[in-house]
Parts: sequence; C-alpha cells; structure tokens
Amino acid sequence: MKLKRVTAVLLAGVMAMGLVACGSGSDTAADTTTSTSTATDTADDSESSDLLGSADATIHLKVGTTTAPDGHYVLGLVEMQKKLEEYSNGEMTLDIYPNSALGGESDMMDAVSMGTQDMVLSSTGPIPDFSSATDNWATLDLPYLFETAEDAYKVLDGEIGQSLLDEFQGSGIKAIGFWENGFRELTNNTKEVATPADLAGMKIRTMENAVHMATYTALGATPTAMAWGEIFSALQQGTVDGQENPLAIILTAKVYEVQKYITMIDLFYSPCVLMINEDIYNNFTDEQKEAFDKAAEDGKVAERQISQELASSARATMEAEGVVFTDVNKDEWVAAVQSVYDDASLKIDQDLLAKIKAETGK
Ligand code: EAX
Repeated sequence: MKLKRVTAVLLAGVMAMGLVACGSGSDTAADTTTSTSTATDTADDSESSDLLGSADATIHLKVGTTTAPDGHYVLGLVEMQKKLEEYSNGEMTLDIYPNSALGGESDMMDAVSMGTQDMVLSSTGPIPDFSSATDNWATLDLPYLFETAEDAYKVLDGEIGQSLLDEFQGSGIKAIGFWENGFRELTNNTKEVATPADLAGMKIRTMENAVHMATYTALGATPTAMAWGEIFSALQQGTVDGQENPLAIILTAKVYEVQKYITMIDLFYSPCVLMINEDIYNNFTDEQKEAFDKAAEDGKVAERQISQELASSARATMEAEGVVFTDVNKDEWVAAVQSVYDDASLKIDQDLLAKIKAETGK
C-alpha cells in the first residue's frame, strides 16, 4: 500500500473508531491478567475514547503515549491494534491514550513496571535513568550517533538492539522493540539559529536525559529538562526559549504554532520503544504471545513508514504556515559536541559505542 495511503487509511481508522469506542469499557487487561491496572478509570476523556479497541475483545491492553492522536506513534499503535484484533481472532486489543493522558514518559514507564499501566510507547529519553541495568542506554542518546535512519534500524533491529531490550528483564517491563521518534530538530520563537554560537544564553527544553542536557550545554545553551506535557506552558511563560523534537512531533503537536524558527540540526536520532508489563506478557498463552509479537512487528513497520512520511512532508506544511526553516553546516555542530563522547559522568558504554560504530561503518 502506497505510503500516503497508509497514513490516510490509518487516519480514517482513527476517526471511525470514534463510533466504536463509546460502547467499549469491557475489562482491561488488568482484570483478565495479573496486572491491577486502574488508570483507565481515571484517564477517560473524549479524545482518548476515540482510540479504544473493539468492545468485543476480552483483553484490553491500555497503552499510553505523550504524542498527538494524528501523530506517528498513535497511528502506528492503531495499526498494531487492528492487527492484534485480527491475529487474536478478536480476543485482544489496545486501548490507546495519547497526549500524556496517562502521564509523562518517565512516570508511564514506572507505572508499567509496577503493573498499574499495561503498556507505553516511549522515547528512549527516560530509559538511562530507569534502572542501573539500563543506564548504558545513554549511549544511544549521543549526538550524531546515527547519520541515517537506515543506520539506526540496522543497529536497533539486530543483536545490539536485542541485547539492549533484554536488559529490561526482571525490571517489571518487557521491552518489545524499537519504533521511531525521528531526528530531533531545534525550535525557538526569537531568531534564526544557524550556528552553535547563536544558541548562547538560550534556554532549551530537553527530555529528562543527561546526555541531551550535556549536549546542549556543550553547544552553549542552557538546557531545562521537563516532561513533554509541560512544554506549552513553559514556552508561553518563557521558562524556556525553545525545544527540540522530530518534525513529526513539531507538526502534530502543533509546536510550530508557538515556535517561528526551526533549525535542521538532526542532532539526535531518537528511537521510541514499545514496552509492556512483564507479568502481563508472561501470562499470555503461546497463541496470545504470537499474536501480540506479530502485531507489534507490523505496528513497528507501519509506524516507521508514517514517521518518514510525516517528516518528509512536514517542512512544506509548516513553511506554508510561516515557519522559518534554517539549514546548517552540520560539520560545525558535530565538532561542537564531540566533548560529550568523552564525558565520564554520562555512563557512555564505550564497548557498546564501538560495536555501534563497527555495525554502521562510521
Ligand atoms: O516521545 O519528550 C519528548 O520530547 C519526546 O520526543 C516526546 O515525548 C515523544
């Protein structure tokens, strides 16, 4: 199916679900498996109810994201939801909660590990701080680690990526696979930023991630870490001057409506990871596990396609709305952040870094 049609079909699916969701409300996964999920009771809102799975399903897996209903994360989850219902003969489905309805990414990871939430699709931002077993994930957050998405897929879909996912074992979370957030670009509402020197004194919101904060410090900015749900009030109150995210997020979260300037620095390749409570997954029957794993793989493929599609069309869409894009001399930015690679306080796994570079040939 052509890429643009994938997005259009999925968007139509999201709209159609508004007719289905109201009747839904059957037991969540919590009541049919070991988890004691109660967040559904508190997070119900009109937008979320558009994304609830088929009322006929007996297992509803509640999944949260911080992103918009028409963004790549949610559209990928909608594809997974449809395939999960198909592969499980209607027994299993996803109830999708966008726009931080279930909290920020760090909080949702904690909730999934404790069993008060079933699933989360989260960027890798909060992962290094999640546990000592996953602190080497900081290596994935290094600036300019991957030059292309294809390089990232080669590493993340292979042995290196699987060994990182396996580090969650016993944490309460089963990490299923790497989906895509995208290359992170810089936005601000003050001026065109073309070189690192232009960032001097600017307060930039970053994820709650030490490597990202150290990188913006190396660039001469003042990083301020906060959950994604706080960004609009922070921008409006002037707590921060700018933020950084992939174009698909900047577009679908409507950040461009309050940020006039976008600088195409491609500073970080940002994956996101599909995670499920470990007990819920381990209590699936073999048939349920097979249905879930296949649907998750289909969701990943669709979500990456939608991410690429949104990223390729977002610039023209936002330029038409008056956003000013600045392309940069990337060599200057690469040189400015090399010190981050040697910062011993950042738990960079040098062995892992060497394996990644060998895999990508960089
Ligand atoms: O995962 O917090 C962020 O900037 C993330 O990119 C966003 O929540 C999507």
